[in-house]
Amino acid sequence: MKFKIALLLAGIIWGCLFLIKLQYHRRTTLRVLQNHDNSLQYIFETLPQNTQKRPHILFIVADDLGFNDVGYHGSEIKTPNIDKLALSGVRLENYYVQPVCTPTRGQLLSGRYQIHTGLHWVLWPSTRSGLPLDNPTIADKLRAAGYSTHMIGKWHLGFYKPDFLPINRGFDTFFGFLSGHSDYYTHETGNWWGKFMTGYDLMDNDQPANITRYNGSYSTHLFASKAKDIIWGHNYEKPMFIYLSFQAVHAPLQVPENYMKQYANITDIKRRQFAGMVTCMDDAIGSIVDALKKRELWKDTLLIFSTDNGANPNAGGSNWPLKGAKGSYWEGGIRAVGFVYSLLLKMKNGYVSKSLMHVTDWFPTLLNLAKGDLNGTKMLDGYNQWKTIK
Ligand SMILES: [Ca+2]
Repeated sequence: MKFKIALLLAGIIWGCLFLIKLQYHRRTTLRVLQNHDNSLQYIFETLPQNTQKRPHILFIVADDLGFNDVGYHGSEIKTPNIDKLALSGVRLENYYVQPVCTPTRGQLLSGRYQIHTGLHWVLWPSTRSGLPLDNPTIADKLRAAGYSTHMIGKWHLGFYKPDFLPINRGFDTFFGFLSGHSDYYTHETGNWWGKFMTGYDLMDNDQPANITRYNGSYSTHLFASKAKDIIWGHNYEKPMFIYLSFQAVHAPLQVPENYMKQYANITDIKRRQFAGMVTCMDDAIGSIVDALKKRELWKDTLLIFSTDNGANPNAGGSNWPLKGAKGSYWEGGIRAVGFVYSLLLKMKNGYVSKSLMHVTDWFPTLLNLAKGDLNGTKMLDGYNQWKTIK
Protein backbone atom coordinates (compact mmCIF):
# COMPACT_ATOMS: atom_id res chain seq x y z
CA MET A 1 0.00 0.00 0.00
CA LYS A 2 2.80 2.40 1.02
CA PHE A 3 4.59 1.54 -2.18
CA LYS A 4 1.46 2.46 -4.26
CA ILE A 5 1.10 5.83 -2.46
CA ALA A 6 4.77 6.59 -3.00
CA LEU A 7 4.39 5.67 -6.65
CA LEU A 8 1.34 7.94 -6.96
CA LEU A 9 3.15 10.88 -5.34
CA ALA A 10 6.15 10.34 -7.57
CA GLY A 11 3.84 10.35 -10.58
CA ILE A 12 2.21 13.60 -9.48
CA ILE A 13 5.59 15.24 -8.85
CA TRP A 14 6.90 14.04 -12.22
CA GLY A 15 3.76 15.34 -13.92
CA CYS A 16 4.14 18.75 -12.29
CA LEU A 17 7.79 18.93 -13.28
CA PHE A 18 6.88 17.97 -16.84
CA LEU A 19 4.25 20.70 -17.07
CA ILE A 20 6.68 23.29 -15.66
CA LYS A 21 9.32 22.19 -18.17
CA LEU A 22 6.79 22.28 -21.02
CA GLN A 23 5.71 25.81 -20.08
CA TYR A 24 9.33 26.92 -19.89
CA HIS A 25 10.04 25.37 -23.29
CA ARG A 26 7.04 27.12 -24.86
CA ARG A 27 8.12 30.46 -23.47
CA THR A 28 11.68 29.98 -24.66
CA THR A 29 10.51 28.93 -28.11
CA LEU A 30 8.17 31.91 -28.31
CA ARG A 31 10.98 34.26 -27.29
CA VAL A 32 13.24 32.82 -29.99
CA LEU A 33 10.50 33.27 -32.57
CA GLN A 34 9.87 36.80 -31.38
CA ASN A 35 13.54 37.64 -31.59
CA HIS A 36 13.71 36.16 -35.06
CA ASP A 37 11.07 38.61 -36.22
CA ASN A 38 12.43 41.50 -34.21
CA SER A 39 10.27 44.09 -35.83
CA LEU A 40 6.77 42.72 -35.38
CA GLN A 41 6.70 40.92 -32.04
CA TYR A 42 9.11 43.31 -30.38
CA ILE A 43 6.93 46.23 -31.34
CA PHE A 44 3.85 44.78 -29.75
CA GLU A 45 5.72 43.66 -26.62
CA THR A 46 6.82 47.22 -26.00
CA LEU A 47 3.66 49.19 -26.61
CA PRO A 48 3.52 51.96 -24.03
CA GLN A 49 1.32 50.69 -21.23
CA ASN A 50 0.58 54.07 -19.74
CA THR A 51 -0.85 55.73 -22.81
CA GLN A 52 -4.28 54.74 -23.99
CA LYS A 53 -4.28 57.61 -26.47
CA ARG A 54 -2.03 57.51 -29.46
CA PRO A 55 0.05 60.66 -29.64
CA HIS A 56 -0.03 63.28 -32.33
CA ILE A 57 3.40 63.18 -33.93
CA LEU A 58 5.20 66.31 -35.07
CA PHE A 59 8.45 65.29 -36.75
CA ILE A 60 10.64 68.31 -37.51
CA VAL A 61 13.68 67.99 -39.75
CA ALA A 62 16.20 70.81 -40.07
CA ASP A 63 18.38 70.72 -43.18
CA ASP A 64 22.18 70.82 -42.77
CA LEU A 65 22.02 71.93 -39.13
CA GLY A 66 25.33 71.17 -37.41
CA PHE A 67 26.26 69.97 -33.96
CA ASN A 68 27.43 73.46 -32.95
CA ASP A 69 24.41 75.26 -34.37
CA VAL A 70 22.00 74.95 -31.44
CA GLY A 71 22.16 76.91 -28.21
CA TYR A 72 22.01 73.89 -25.94
CA HIS A 73 25.26 72.59 -27.46
CA GLY A 74 26.98 75.85 -26.54
CA SER A 75 26.59 77.64 -29.88
CA GLU A 76 26.64 81.42 -30.18
CA ILE A 77 23.42 81.01 -32.19
CA LYS A 78 20.29 81.71 -30.18
CA THR A 79 17.70 78.92 -30.23
CA PRO A 80 15.60 79.52 -27.10
CA ASN A 81 12.59 77.49 -28.24
CA ILE A 82 14.64 74.51 -29.33
CA ASP A 83 16.69 74.73 -26.14
CA LYS A 84 13.62 74.78 -23.94
CA LEU A 85 12.18 71.70 -25.63
CA ALA A 86 15.47 69.82 -25.71
CA LEU A 87 16.47 70.61 -22.14
CA SER A 88 13.11 69.50 -20.80
CA GLY A 89 12.84 66.50 -23.12
CA VAL A 90 15.18 63.68 -24.05
CA ARG A 91 18.36 64.82 -25.82
CA LEU A 92 19.68 62.14 -28.16
CA GLU A 93 23.44 62.54 -27.84
CA ASN A 94 24.48 59.35 -29.59
CA TYR A 95 22.18 59.67 -32.56
CA TYR A 96 23.26 59.14 -36.16
CA VAL A 97 21.98 59.94 -39.63
CA GLN A 98 23.49 59.74 -43.12
CA PRO A 99 25.96 62.34 -44.45
CA VAL A 100 23.62 63.93 -47.01
CA CYS A 101 19.95 64.69 -47.53
CA THR A 102 18.35 61.97 -49.66
CA PRO A 103 19.81 58.90 -47.89
CA THR A 104 18.73 60.18 -44.47
CA ARG A 105 15.26 61.07 -45.67
CA GLY A 106 14.88 57.74 -47.45
CA GLN A 107 15.86 55.89 -44.29
CA LEU A 108 13.60 57.99 -42.12
CA LEU A 109 10.56 57.31 -44.28
CA SER A 110 11.25 53.65 -45.07
CA GLY A 111 13.09 52.37 -41.97
CA ARG A 112 15.57 50.71 -44.32
CA TYR A 113 19.21 51.29 -45.20
CA GLN A 114 20.14 52.71 -48.57
CA ILE A 115 21.62 49.36 -49.61
CA HIS A 116 18.00 48.24 -49.99
CA THR A 117 16.60 51.36 -51.62
CA GLY A 118 19.47 52.48 -53.83
CA LEU A 119 19.38 55.98 -52.34
CA HIS A 120 23.10 56.25 -51.68
CA TRP A 121 23.50 59.93 -52.49
CA VAL A 122 21.44 63.00 -53.21
CA LEU A 123 18.93 62.85 -56.03
CA TRP A 124 19.41 65.56 -58.62
CA PRO A 125 16.16 66.92 -60.04
CA SER A 126 17.00 65.37 -63.39
CA THR A 127 17.53 61.90 -61.88
CA ARG A 128 14.99 59.32 -62.94
CA SER A 129 14.86 57.67 -59.55
CA GLY A 130 13.20 57.88 -56.16
CA LEU A 131 12.34 55.99 -53.00
CA PRO A 132 11.27 52.62 -54.48
CA LEU A 133 7.53 52.26 -54.55
CA ASP A 134 7.55 48.81 -52.97
CA ASN A 135 8.78 50.35 -49.69
CA PRO A 136 5.79 51.64 -47.72
CA THR A 137 6.59 54.91 -46.01
CA ILE A 138 5.98 55.68 -42.35
CA ALA A 139 3.18 57.94 -43.61
CA ASP A 140 1.59 54.96 -45.40
CA LYS A 141 1.69 52.96 -42.21
CA LEU A 142 0.47 55.72 -39.93
CA ARG A 143 -2.38 56.49 -42.29
CA ALA A 144 -3.32 52.80 -42.30
CA ALA A 145 -3.33 53.00 -38.49
CA GLY A 146 -5.87 55.80 -38.60
CA TYR A 147 -3.68 58.90 -38.56
CA SER A 148 -4.22 61.97 -40.68
CA THR A 149 -0.87 62.54 -42.38
CA HIS A 150 0.64 65.78 -43.60
CA MET A 151 3.94 66.77 -45.11
CA ILE A 152 5.33 70.27 -45.35
CA GLY A 153 8.66 71.32 -46.83
CA LYS A 154 11.50 69.53 -48.55
CA TRP A 155 10.85 66.12 -50.13
CA HIS A 156 14.02 65.17 -52.05
CA LEU A 157 12.99 61.55 -52.59
CA GLY A 158 12.22 61.67 -56.30
CA PHE A 159 9.46 63.06 -58.46
CA TYR A 160 10.07 61.85 -61.99
CA LYS A 161 6.68 60.14 -62.01
CA PRO A 162 3.49 61.16 -60.18
CA ASP A 163 3.65 57.91 -58.19
CA PHE A 164 6.72 59.26 -56.37
CA LEU A 165 5.10 62.46 -55.14
CA PRO A 166 4.48 62.76 -51.38
CA ILE A 167 0.76 62.82 -51.96
CA ASN A 168 1.12 59.30 -53.38
CA ARG A 169 3.48 58.11 -50.63
CA GLY A 170 1.11 58.12 -47.70
CA PHE A 171 0.53 61.81 -47.08
CA ASP A 172 -3.00 63.15 -47.14
CA THR A 173 -1.65 66.61 -47.90
CA PHE A 174 1.64 68.06 -49.12
CA PHE A 175 2.88 71.60 -49.38
CA GLY A 176 6.54 72.09 -50.17
CA PHE A 177 9.27 71.54 -52.72
CA LEU A 178 10.53 68.43 -54.42
CA SER A 179 14.21 69.10 -55.11
CA GLY A 180 17.14 69.49 -52.73
CA HIS A 181 17.36 73.26 -52.62
CA SER A 182 15.75 76.38 -53.99
CA ASP A 183 15.49 80.10 -53.45
CA TYR A 184 13.85 80.82 -50.08
CA TYR A 185 11.74 83.64 -51.56
CA THR A 186 11.08 82.88 -55.22
CA HIS A 187 11.04 79.08 -54.72
CA GLU A 188 12.99 78.59 -57.91
CA THR A 189 15.66 75.96 -58.09
CA GLY A 190 18.85 76.72 -59.98
CA ASN A 191 21.02 74.92 -62.47
CA TRP A 192 24.09 74.06 -60.40
CA TRP A 193 26.78 72.18 -62.31
CA GLY A 194 24.28 71.40 -65.05
CA LYS A 195 22.68 68.75 -62.85
CA PHE A 196 19.62 70.70 -61.89
CA MET A 197 16.53 71.52 -63.82
CA THR A 198 15.62 75.13 -63.35
CA GLY A 199 12.19 76.40 -62.51
CA TYR A 200 9.55 77.02 -59.91
CA ASP A 201 9.58 74.31 -57.26
CA LEU A 202 6.73 74.74 -54.83
CA MET A 203 3.88 72.28 -54.79
CA ASP A 204 0.43 72.30 -53.27
CA ASN A 205 -0.45 68.59 -53.13
CA ASP A 206 0.24 67.42 -56.70
CA GLN A 207 -0.05 70.80 -58.40
CA PRO A 208 2.28 73.80 -58.60
CA ALA A 209 1.47 76.18 -55.73
CA ASN A 210 0.04 79.56 -56.63
CA ILE A 211 3.12 81.49 -57.73
CA THR A 212 1.47 84.88 -57.39
CA ARG A 213 0.46 84.15 -53.83
CA TYR A 214 3.72 82.63 -52.62
CA ASN A 215 6.43 84.46 -54.56
CA GLY A 216 8.27 86.52 -51.95
CA SER A 217 7.17 84.42 -48.95
CA TYR A 218 10.21 83.31 -46.96
CA SER A 219 9.97 79.53 -46.78
CA THR A 220 10.56 79.19 -43.02
CA HIS A 221 7.63 81.51 -42.36
CA LEU A 222 5.55 79.93 -45.11
CA PHE A 223 6.05 76.35 -43.91
CA ALA A 224 5.36 77.29 -40.29
CA SER A 225 2.17 79.01 -41.42
CA LYS A 226 1.07 75.87 -43.29
CA ALA A 227 1.80 73.72 -40.23
CA LYS A 228 -0.35 76.01 -38.09
CA ASP A 229 -3.16 75.86 -40.67
CA ILE A 230 -3.14 72.06 -40.37
CA ILE A 231 -3.12 72.25 -36.57
CA TRP A 232 -6.06 74.67 -36.49
CA GLY A 233 -8.00 72.61 -39.01
CA HIS A 234 -7.34 69.28 -37.37
CA ASN A 235 -10.20 66.93 -36.62
CA TYR A 236 -9.91 65.97 -32.93
CA GLU A 237 -11.18 62.47 -33.58
CA LYS A 238 -8.03 61.39 -35.38
CA PRO A 239 -4.40 61.35 -34.28
CA MET A 240 -2.23 63.53 -36.49
CA PHE A 241 1.18 63.08 -38.08
CA ILE A 242 2.98 66.15 -39.41
CA TYR A 243 6.33 65.73 -41.14
CA LEU A 244 7.71 69.26 -41.18
CA SER A 245 10.84 69.26 -43.26
CA PHE A 246 12.24 72.79 -43.16
CA GLN A 247 14.24 74.22 -46.04
CA ALA A 248 16.25 75.92 -43.32
CA VAL A 249 19.12 76.01 -42.89
CA HIS A 250 20.42 74.66 -46.20
CA ALA A 251 22.17 76.97 -48.66
CA PRO A 252 21.54 79.45 -50.25
CA LEU A 253 22.13 81.78 -47.33
CA GLN A 254 19.03 83.94 -47.28
CA VAL A 255 17.63 85.51 -44.16
CA PRO A 256 15.12 88.22 -43.27
CA GLU A 257 16.89 91.43 -42.28
CA ASN A 258 15.58 91.51 -38.72
CA TYR A 259 17.26 88.18 -38.02
CA MET A 260 20.54 89.32 -39.57
CA LYS A 261 20.61 92.33 -37.25
CA GLN A 262 20.58 90.13 -34.18
CA TYR A 263 24.04 88.86 -35.06
CA ALA A 264 25.95 92.05 -35.81
CA ASN A 265 28.63 90.71 -33.46
CA ILE A 266 29.47 87.82 -35.80
CA THR A 267 32.09 89.07 -38.24
CA ASP A 268 31.95 86.16 -40.70
CA ILE A 269 29.14 87.13 -43.07
CA LYS A 270 28.20 83.55 -43.89
CA ARG A 271 28.02 82.62 -40.21
CA ARG A 272 25.98 85.75 -39.50
CA GLN A 273 23.45 84.91 -42.21
CA PHE A 274 23.31 81.28 -41.16
CA ALA A 275 22.78 82.24 -37.50
CA GLY A 276 19.85 84.43 -38.48
CA MET A 277 18.33 81.58 -40.48
CA VAL A 278 18.61 79.23 -37.50
CA THR A 279 17.02 81.71 -35.10
CA CYS A 280 14.22 82.34 -37.60
CA MET A 281 13.54 78.59 -37.71
CA ASP A 282 13.63 78.51 -33.92
CA ASP A 283 10.97 81.22 -33.73
CA ALA A 284 8.88 79.30 -36.27
CA ILE A 285 9.05 76.18 -34.10
CA GLY A 286 8.03 78.24 -31.07
CA SER A 287 5.00 79.57 -32.93
CA ILE A 288 3.95 76.04 -33.96
CA VAL A 289 4.20 74.82 -30.37
CA ASP A 290 2.06 77.78 -29.30
CA ALA A 291 -0.56 76.80 -31.89
CA LEU A 292 -0.60 73.23 -30.56
CA LYS A 293 -1.10 74.55 -27.05
CA LYS A 294 -3.90 76.91 -28.07
CA ARG A 295 -5.58 74.11 -29.98
CA GLU A 296 -5.22 71.91 -26.86
CA LEU A 297 -3.28 69.27 -28.77
CA TRP A 298 0.07 69.80 -27.06
CA LYS A 299 -0.49 67.48 -24.11
CA ASP A 300 -0.96 64.58 -26.53
CA THR A 301 1.83 65.50 -28.93
CA LEU A 302 5.18 63.84 -29.40
CA LEU A 303 7.65 66.30 -30.93
CA ILE A 304 10.78 64.94 -32.54
CA PHE A 305 13.53 67.18 -33.83
CA SER A 306 16.33 65.96 -36.07
CA THR A 307 18.84 67.31 -38.48
CA ASP A 308 19.29 65.35 -41.73
CA ASN A 309 23.10 65.55 -41.81
CA GLY A 310 25.96 67.60 -40.43
CA ALA A 311 26.56 71.22 -41.35
CA ASN A 312 28.42 72.56 -44.35
CA PRO A 313 31.01 75.01 -42.93
CA ASN A 314 31.29 76.65 -46.35
CA ALA A 315 27.66 77.66 -45.99
CA GLY A 316 27.86 79.05 -42.47
CA GLY A 317 27.29 75.91 -40.39
CA SER A 318 29.51 74.44 -37.69
CA ASN A 319 30.03 70.94 -36.37
CA TRP A 320 32.54 71.88 -33.68
CA PRO A 321 34.02 70.00 -31.89
CA LEU A 322 33.26 67.11 -34.20
CA LYS A 323 35.59 66.34 -37.09
CA GLY A 324 34.25 66.42 -40.62
CA ALA A 325 31.18 67.93 -42.22
CA LYS A 326 28.21 67.28 -44.44
CA GLY A 327 29.11 64.69 -47.05
CA SER A 328 31.61 62.81 -44.87
CA TYR A 329 31.31 59.80 -42.60
CA TRP A 330 33.27 61.57 -39.87
CA GLU A 331 31.26 62.44 -36.78
CA GLY A 332 30.65 65.96 -38.08
CA GLY A 333 28.82 64.51 -41.08
CA ILE A 334 26.62 61.93 -39.43
CA ARG A 335 26.31 62.54 -35.68
CA ALA A 336 23.06 64.41 -35.53
CA VAL A 337 21.37 67.01 -33.42
CA GLY A 338 18.20 65.35 -32.18
CA PHE A 339 15.78 65.31 -29.29
CA VAL A 340 12.31 64.24 -28.31
CA TYR A 341 9.85 66.22 -26.28
CA SER A 342 6.48 65.13 -25.01
CA LEU A 343 4.51 65.27 -21.81
CA LEU A 344 4.46 61.48 -22.19
CA LEU A 345 8.13 61.71 -21.20
CA LYS A 346 7.63 63.80 -18.09
CA MET A 347 9.39 61.25 -15.87
CA LYS A 348 12.61 61.96 -17.71
CA ASN A 349 12.62 65.72 -18.00
CA GLY A 350 16.08 66.88 -18.89
CA TYR A 351 17.31 63.40 -19.70
CA VAL A 352 20.36 62.90 -21.92
CA SER A 353 20.28 59.61 -23.79
CA LYS A 354 23.69 58.22 -24.68
CA SER A 355 22.14 55.10 -26.19
CA LEU A 356 23.01 54.52 -29.82
CA MET A 357 20.17 55.48 -32.10
CA HIS A 358 19.90 55.70 -35.88
CA VAL A 359 17.50 57.47 -38.19
CA THR A 360 16.07 54.13 -39.41
CA ASP A 361 14.84 53.52 -35.86
CA TRP A 362 12.09 56.11 -36.12
CA PHE A 363 9.97 53.93 -38.42
CA PRO A 364 9.36 51.05 -35.95
CA THR A 365 9.42 53.43 -32.98
CA LEU A 366 6.67 55.63 -34.34
CA LEU A 367 4.68 52.68 -35.60
CA ASN A 368 4.84 51.23 -32.10
CA LEU A 369 3.41 54.41 -30.63
CA ALA A 370 0.73 54.54 -33.30
CA LYS A 371 -0.21 50.92 -32.57
CA GLY A 372 0.19 50.19 -36.24
CA ASP A 373 1.24 46.98 -37.90
CA LEU A 374 3.94 45.91 -40.31
CA ASN A 375 1.69 44.38 -42.94
CA GLY A 376 3.19 44.98 -46.35
CA THR A 377 6.57 46.18 -45.10
CA LYS A 378 9.85 44.57 -45.99
CA MET A 379 12.47 43.68 -43.39
CA LEU A 380 13.30 46.81 -41.42
CA ASP A 381 16.82 47.84 -40.47
CA GLY A 382 15.63 50.07 -37.64
CA TYR A 383 14.65 48.98 -34.14
CA ASN A 384 11.92 50.19 -31.88
CA GLN A 385 13.70 52.53 -29.47
CA TRP A 386 10.78 53.64 -27.35
CA LYS A 387 12.06 51.83 -24.26
CA THR A 388 15.32 53.72 -24.62
CA ILE A 389 13.69 57.07 -25.13
CA LYS A 390 10.82 57.09 -22.68
CA1 LIG B 1 20.77 68.12 -45.77
